[in-house]
Amino acid sequence: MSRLLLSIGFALCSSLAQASTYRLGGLVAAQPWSRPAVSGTNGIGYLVLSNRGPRADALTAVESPLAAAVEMHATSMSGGVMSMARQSRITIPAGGQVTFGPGAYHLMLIGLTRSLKAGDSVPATLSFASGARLRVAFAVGAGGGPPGTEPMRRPIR
Ligand SMILES: [Cu+2]
Repeated sequence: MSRLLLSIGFALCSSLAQASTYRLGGLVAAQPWSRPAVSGTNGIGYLVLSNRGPRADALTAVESPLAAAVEMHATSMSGGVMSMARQSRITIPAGGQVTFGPGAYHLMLIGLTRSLKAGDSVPATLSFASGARLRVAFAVGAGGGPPGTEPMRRPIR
């Protein structure tokens, strides 16, 4: 019996993992994820951008129908104080990758038009200096990390 419950638990965990990858030419956007947030406040967007092409490219704009605006921010630490600065472009070197994650670069979803809860997804369009436009969806997790990587509740034995 406990074995059956364990396998059910595992199946649920697997189905919750929404580790999506989006590709356009040499550009790859891996595992876009977000956190729950209340309508009218600011949300967050994380992902890993890779450039497998022969030339550097740069993320220059992001838009989402669920936010009044989306800004690219860099987080820095100075004298124990964390601050973030808006970026107008974030370069992704040829053959390189840039991680948008907690404490690093991130996308700020300014003025959410509706609340985000775990299981939702936030569509967005990433625009690059090369002219490439990549459509992605940020999977909203419970808050701690990308959906599917958070500690799962164990089934009762
Ligand atoms: Cu920010």
